[in-house]
Amino acid sequence: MDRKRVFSGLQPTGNVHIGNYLGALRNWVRLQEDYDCIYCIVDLHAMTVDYDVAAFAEERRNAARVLIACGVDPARSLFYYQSEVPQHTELAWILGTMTGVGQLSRMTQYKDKAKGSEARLGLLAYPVLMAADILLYRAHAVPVGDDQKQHLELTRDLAIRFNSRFGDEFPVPDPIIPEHGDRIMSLQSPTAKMSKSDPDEASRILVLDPPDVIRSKVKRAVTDSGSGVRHDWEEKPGVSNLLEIMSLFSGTPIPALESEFGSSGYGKFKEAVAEAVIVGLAPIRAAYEALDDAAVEAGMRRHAAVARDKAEEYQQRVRVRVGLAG
Ligand code: ATP
Ligand code: LTN
Repeated sequence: MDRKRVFSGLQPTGNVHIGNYLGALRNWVRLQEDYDCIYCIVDLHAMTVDYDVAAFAEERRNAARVLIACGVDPARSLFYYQSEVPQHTELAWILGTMTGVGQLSRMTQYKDKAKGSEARLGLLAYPVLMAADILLYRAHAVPVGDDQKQHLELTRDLAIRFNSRFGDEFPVPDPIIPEHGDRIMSLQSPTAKMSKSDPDEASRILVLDPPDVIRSKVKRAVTDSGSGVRHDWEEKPGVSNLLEIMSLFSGTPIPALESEFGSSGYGKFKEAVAEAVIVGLAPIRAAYEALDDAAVEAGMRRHAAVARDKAEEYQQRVRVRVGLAG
């Protein structure tokens, strides 16, 4: 029987952090066992906010290496740069003709990122390109963190709208969001999500951070008043976030960690959190060091060629549906 298809994407600007890893990438890797997976470095999405041109090419390459080090396996999954498959943008245009500006301007991520600057079309249209990424390959499931739920809703709406207007073409995709780790918070302001674009480096732990950097970031993480190590998002968001992180890396359930560290001070608890993260990330750092940049890039080119062929076949069906073909 044909395996169901999974699609997901990650933006290359900024470095991959443990929120990306725990919220999305761990699922990307696991799903390779049972699904036909297509994973993409979404470089066109990353251009919707100001970026440094000189650093961009390097960041794209680096993101590809980090993802492979995390376990994205090019022997099993298709893995390429979004901009090298132009069918993504063609489908985005077609879907854009069916998308209400009102719906786009209500997206939380748009409202956050457009704040304080002149709103740009690329940022507004960002979720339409994301819908095109997913629908282009007729994906059934999309592993993402909690912050992408709203964009997935739009993708589902667009699939349904297209199917009822032009005939059944797209499966309506389901998000795959982990039960724990779906929303890792900033170490410096634990009521905001850990983010690539936060200017404060101390707010996130990168998957490639060396042990001493991890120790220092965890040590400086904001904790809460009082001293007990308790999982309570209302009263103790900082400590709760550290408990989640430690539990996800060590595999020890949160209640067991609460009993172990409940009455010890924050200092001892934080040392243990840092060690769990260091141990959990060590294999990724080792795998990253062992990768050959030129070989990774050659693989990305080969996979983009395969993806273009596949995408073209699917996209031709859309052209026929909407009246753009003979
Ligand atoms: P930014 O915050 O600057 O928009 P980002 O950190 O969200 O960037 P993306 O490349 O857009 O980075 O996200 C890649 C994946 O990581 C997405 O599936 C997203 O939902 C997930 N993700 C991002 N931040 C977190 C987080 N703090 N906790 C859990 N998952 C997250
Ligand atoms: N918007 C996503 C990145 C993204 C994506 C996708 C995720 C672009 N296209 C398709 C899943 C499927 C984000 O993480 N900020």
